[in-house]
Amino acid sequence: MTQTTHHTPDTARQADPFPVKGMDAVVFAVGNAKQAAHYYSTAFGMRLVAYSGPENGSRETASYVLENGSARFVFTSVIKPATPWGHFLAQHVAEHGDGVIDLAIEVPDARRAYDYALEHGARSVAEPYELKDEHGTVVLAAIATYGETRHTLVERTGYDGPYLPGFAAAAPIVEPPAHRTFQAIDHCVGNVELGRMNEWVGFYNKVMGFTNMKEFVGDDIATEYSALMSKVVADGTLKVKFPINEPAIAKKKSQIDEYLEFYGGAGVQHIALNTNDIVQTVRTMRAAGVQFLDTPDSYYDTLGEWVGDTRVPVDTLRELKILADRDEDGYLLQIFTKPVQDKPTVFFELIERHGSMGFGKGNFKALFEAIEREQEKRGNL
Ligand code: TYF
Ligand code: FE
Repeated sequence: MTQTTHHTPDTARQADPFPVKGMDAVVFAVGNAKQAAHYYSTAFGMRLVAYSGPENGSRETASYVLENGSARFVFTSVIKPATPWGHFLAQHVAEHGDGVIDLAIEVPDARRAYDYALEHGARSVAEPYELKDEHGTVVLAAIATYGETRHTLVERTGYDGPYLPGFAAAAPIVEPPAHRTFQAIDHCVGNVELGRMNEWVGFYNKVMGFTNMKEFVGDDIATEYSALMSKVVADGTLKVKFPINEPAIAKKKSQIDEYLEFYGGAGVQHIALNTNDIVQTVRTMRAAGVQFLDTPDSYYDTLGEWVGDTRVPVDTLRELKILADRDEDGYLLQIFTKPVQDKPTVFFELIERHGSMGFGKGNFKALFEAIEREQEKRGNL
């Protein structure tokens, strides 16, 4: 006897309850979006593709959309607050400095994703709404995550404009470098308050059906040298990966406490960007004035012994202070910028993956020591 239609087909039963297409954008609220757009163009090698501001009907805010491959950043400043949105932006910059307000996720069906999230305990920030122009319709909805951060759920099927209805296409500010610096967002990391990591991991498990990746920083590493705990959640296809850090009580003041103190609460700590050629990218970005964390020579003296062969000779890694790590699936190369604003808050990571889907566990000691040297210089250790 064959199965009849009242049985749920296996494919439907096993279907992802919260399908995602990938990161849609990282949206920053900043004090001066015009200058931020310039920095991310000239220093990070991104390309301005869209703009919204007084010249095209947005009198309250100015937003610059920059892209590099599938990575999209939006920088928004308030010009003169008039509506609750303008006041929110002004208050966000006053309280947190430049920071991330939205880790926007592209989904096939924003209403469905929003309904699922709310049924599973998410707090609504914006009920589903449509934006339309001559390029088509985009459906958006937003839910709250840690701190004042949100996830906008973006359904852009059929829309063919430069970013969202209301935005006008824009020409690059400068000609992007011949070598593409990076091409995708690898992961977006949040710092949350002491003792709240598991709560937020549970939030992503329930609200988005995300599962935990095996890489984590537990008590052992925390007490030994990291002063933080960390777990990673990801969607089933690993297109969206969100590590969550919390401070740990250790001998020294945690780098996470430093962030929480200066950011004024939980928020996005770093955005990792995929590159195909980290050597060329680091050379390009260093030449453009981007500052990276330092790594001592002693790290490279023993690196070859445990990491084995990588695409890049150890001497080149040493010259550029690039870190390397290997696990059972392959290896990765990574490097971290110093904070990109005066507050010791948001920074970036460049990552070149060769099989490994980890986050550089083998580098945690060297990395956290490098971060602590910076903390010390700032008088925050
Ligand atoms: O995203 C990660 O897990 C790695 C390692 O404060 C890391 O980039 C973890 C915590 C941290 C800085 C980097
Ligand atoms: Fe990272």
